[in-house]
Amino acid sequence: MDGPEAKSEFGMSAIAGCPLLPVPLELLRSGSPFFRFGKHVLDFKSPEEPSRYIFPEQQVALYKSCLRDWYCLSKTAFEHIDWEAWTKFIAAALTASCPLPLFLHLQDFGSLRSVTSRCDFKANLVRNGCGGEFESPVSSTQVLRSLPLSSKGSSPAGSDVIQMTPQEVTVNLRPGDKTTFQLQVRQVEDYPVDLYYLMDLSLSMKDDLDNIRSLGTKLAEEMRKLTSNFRLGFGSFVDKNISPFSYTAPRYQTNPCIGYKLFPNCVPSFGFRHLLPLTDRVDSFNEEVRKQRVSRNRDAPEGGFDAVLQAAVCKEKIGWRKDALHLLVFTTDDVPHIALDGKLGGLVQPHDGQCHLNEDNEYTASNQMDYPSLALLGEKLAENNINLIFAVTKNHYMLYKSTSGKEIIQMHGPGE
Ligand SMILES: [Ca+2]
Repeated sequence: MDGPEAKSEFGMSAIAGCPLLPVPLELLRSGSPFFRFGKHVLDFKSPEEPSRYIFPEQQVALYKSCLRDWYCLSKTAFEHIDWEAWTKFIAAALTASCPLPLFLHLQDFGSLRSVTSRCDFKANLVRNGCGGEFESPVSSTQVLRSLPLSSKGSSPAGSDVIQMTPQEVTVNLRPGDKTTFQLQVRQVEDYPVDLYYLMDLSLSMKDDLDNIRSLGTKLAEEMRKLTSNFRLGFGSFVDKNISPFSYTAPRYQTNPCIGYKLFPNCVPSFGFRHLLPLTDRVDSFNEEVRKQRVSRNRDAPEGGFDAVLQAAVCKEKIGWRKDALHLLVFTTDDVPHIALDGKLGGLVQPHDGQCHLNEDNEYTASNQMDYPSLALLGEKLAENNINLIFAVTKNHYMLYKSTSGKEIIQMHGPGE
C-alpha cells in the first residue's frame, strides 16, 4: 500500500501500539510551502530566511522534545511532506515515549485531547472539547415596511393605494437555508383605472369611426362595473406626412383625398395628435371623437407605433395617474411601420425615446426621427407601467399577437 491510505494505516497502527492512547490522528493534505530544498520551514509567516530552515533530523528532534510535555503541537503537515522523517519520529515516539499520549496537529482551542475542525456542528464541537464562544449566525427575516392594506382605491387624495403587505422585507440566509414569511394581497375596490384610446384615422378606418363615436359611453358603462374611479383619454394617428408614406404633391397639401371619388374630402396626414388628456368626463371623450375626421396616406402600414411611444412617455400631457392601472388601447386595421422603415423617407435618426409634443399636442418629431423599434417601445411601456392592448382587425390578429404577447382584441366591423 502506498499514498495517503498507507500513511493513514501507519498512523492508526502507531496508535494501536500504545494501549493508553485514545488519539485521533489527522493526516493533512498540505505542506509543500513548509518544505523547501529538503528542509523544513517553521517560521513561514516571517520574511524569507533560508538560513533558518532546518533539516529533517532537526525536525524529528524537535518533535521528540515535544513528547516530554505530553503532547506535541504541530501546524505543519509533517507526515505528509516528509514521510521518511515522519516515520522515524513515530518509531522514536513509540519506543521512547509510549504510553505517553501523542497529539498531532492540535488546534489552538478546546481540549488538548481533541483534534478537530473549527467548522462543525455545535454538538460535535462541544463533544470534541471546544469550550469557547461559538460563532453561529442564524438566518433572519425582518419586515422593514408594513403599511396596512387599503380598503378602497379611491381613498383620500395623495395617499398610496396599498394592495400588498408587507412592502419591504430583508432576508439574511445562511447558505442552503430557507425561510418563509407571510404576504397579504387584496385587490382594493375602486382601484383607479386610466384608459387612453389611440385611434388610427387613416381612410380605411372611416367605417369604424362611426362605431367608435359611441365607444366612450360604452367603455365608461363597462368600467363603472369594475371601478368608480375611471378616466378616459383620446389620441389619434395616421402616418408620417412625408413621401413615400403620404401624398405630398402640392395639390394634396390640404386635402389628400382630392380626386378620390369614393371619399373626396379628408384632412392631411399627421403622425400623432394628443386630443384629450385623461378625464372622468365621458361626454368630453364622446365630443372629441365626434369631431374627428379621417385622413388619407399612401402606403398600407401606418405610423401608430410613433403614437404609442408618445402616449407612453408624455405622461404629464396624457395625464397618467401614478397609482392607477394604465391601459393603452391601440386600434388599427393595418400593419405598423417599425424602425428602419423611416429610411425610405430619408429619416436616418433613430427614435430617441423622448416626448416630442408641442403646445398644440402635436407630435413634432414625426418627420425628423425614424419609427421606434419594438425593443424601444417595450422598454418605454415597461418603464411607464403601461399595459398596451391591441384592438385590431382579424386579418392582423396574429401579427400583433406575435409582436406583443399582450392582450389582443379582435375588432369586428365593416369590410371584414
Ligand atoms: Ca401608411
